[in-house]
Amino acid sequence: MTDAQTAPGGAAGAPPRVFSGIQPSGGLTLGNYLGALKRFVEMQDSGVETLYCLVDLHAITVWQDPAKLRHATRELAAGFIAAGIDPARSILFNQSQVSAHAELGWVLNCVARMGWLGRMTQFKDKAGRNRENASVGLFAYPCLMAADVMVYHTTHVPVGEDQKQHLELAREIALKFNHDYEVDFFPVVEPVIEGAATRVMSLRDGTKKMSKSDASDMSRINLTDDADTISLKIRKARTDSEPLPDNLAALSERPEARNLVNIYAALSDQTPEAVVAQFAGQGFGSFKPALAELAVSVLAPINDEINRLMGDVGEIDRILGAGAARADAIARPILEQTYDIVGMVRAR
Ligand code: AQP
Repeated sequence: MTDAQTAPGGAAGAPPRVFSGIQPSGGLTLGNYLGALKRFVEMQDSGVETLYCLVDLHAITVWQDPAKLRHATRELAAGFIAAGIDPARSILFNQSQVSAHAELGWVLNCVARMGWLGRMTQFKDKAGRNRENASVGLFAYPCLMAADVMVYHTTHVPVGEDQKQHLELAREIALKFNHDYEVDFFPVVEPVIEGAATRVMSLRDGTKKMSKSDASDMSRINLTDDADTISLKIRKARTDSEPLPDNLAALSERPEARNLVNIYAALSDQTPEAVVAQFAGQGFGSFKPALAELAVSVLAPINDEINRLMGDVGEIDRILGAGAARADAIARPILEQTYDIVGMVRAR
């Protein structure tokens, strides 16, 4: 078939629908919170239908201890709710309970091209030098991610900067499907990458993304960290000895300083420009305590609520089950139409 780039656009006039997910591959970090979760809550309040998914099938693309995965999935659900996701207003569920994701993922494996997946930088980073030993799932991950989005005819996906390339691929896959089957069926999704903290960096290395799976716990702030741990990690965060300048351009060669300014801005709902204007001329001896105080004031109530919710995992499982049933009711008919378009015989 011909190249996806030349295909016509996706389903016209699809009503707006928001979908996004986070992997239960560890505890939530400040990066996940500022780059994704905080914005999920804002979108929930925008009046558009919102679906939020704990993408457990993605998590197993690298080895996960089963007991830890189960715990992390429940704790992630608690984190979503504690941060403000209301399971009555948003559809909150874990991916493996809605089998339409994996089923559409298979169809899309057959639409995407090896060359497209081979260009994904996240695969190259995660597989490292030993690519032959990476799981097939890690390679095919972007097709499952495209399915996550497409199986709801999603129009908007709030994500951090690191997911931009995967969403561009999801757009290509939707276009190629529509083109190959001569339909206008899948909408071409819009990534929503906004805010002061679309890429929160490691506290130990300002050129590296803050990540759940970084070997160093000091590189990240976890949503389950207590106030003392948050303050300690900010105090020990790598910085330089210069005071903060009065403009952002002067931070271009100071990634660690820029990162802390961005974090302060995102936590306080200000622009980074406003933060440098406020702290101009001050050193990290005064900026770090101010940042620690702000971070604790935002994160401590979330931490307390996660702990409270984790006291009743039966209730968390019930919420996820109810969310999965609502998600399935949207996804199943779209999957059935997909099977029909592709030419599968279905019971009537
Ligand atoms: N450092 C970050 N800054 C801003 N946004 C971030 N996100 C992740 N890290 C940052 C956003 O969080 C959402 C969920 O990400 P994910 O858990 O599905 O996978 P990830 O991007 O690979 O996150 P991690 O923390 O780095 O997980 P591991 O270590 O397991 O790979 C996405 O919207 C992402 O952009």
